[in-house]
Amino acid sequence: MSRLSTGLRRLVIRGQLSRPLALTVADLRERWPQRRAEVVFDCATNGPRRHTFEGPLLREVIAEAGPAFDARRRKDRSRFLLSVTGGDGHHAVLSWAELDADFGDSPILLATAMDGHGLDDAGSQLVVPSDRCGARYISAITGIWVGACAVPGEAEFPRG
Ligand SMILES: Nc1nc2c(c(=O)[nH]1)N[C@H]1C(S)=C(S)[C@@H](COP(=O)(O)O)O[C@H]1N2
Ligand SMILES: [Mo]
Repeated sequence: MSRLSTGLRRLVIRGQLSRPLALTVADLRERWPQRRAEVVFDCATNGPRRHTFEGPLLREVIAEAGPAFDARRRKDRSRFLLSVTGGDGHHAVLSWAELDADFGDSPILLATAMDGHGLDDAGSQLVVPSDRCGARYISAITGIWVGACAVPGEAEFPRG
């Protein structure tokens, strides 16, 4: 088995950023302070799930990638979105304001361990403690896109 298939897989952070990043789970563990979250979420098909996660705050990791907003201006930050994709193509969006301490201040994590086991081989998992349902607990993350959404206008949604 190739060593690249275990532990060295990188999640790529790209988009409107000054410093795009490619990070292994070990990088996420070594380069940022680790938080802990005990969570319960509901799965539409499997019912309630309970897990303990550890990992850095998503906002601290993204901040290092240098989002292309004026960090001093709240209105500029509030334009930004993140799209998080798992290895199977499942993806979901977050708004920057959910994570931002001046707005939702949600302690969303990029998990490096679940229930005491490292996610080095599986890949990082998104942890959204305030979500009642599990759909955004995206596992085996391969990529995060960060950027501002164009204002939907006449060009995108012409009047019928
Ligand atoms: N990559 C990926 N992550 C995913 C999903 C998925 O289909 N693909 N399903 C989500 C849903 S709907 C739920 S409920 C949880 C299930 O988490 P569990 O495996 O701990 O039960 O994973 C979430 N993360
Ligand atoms: Mo689910």
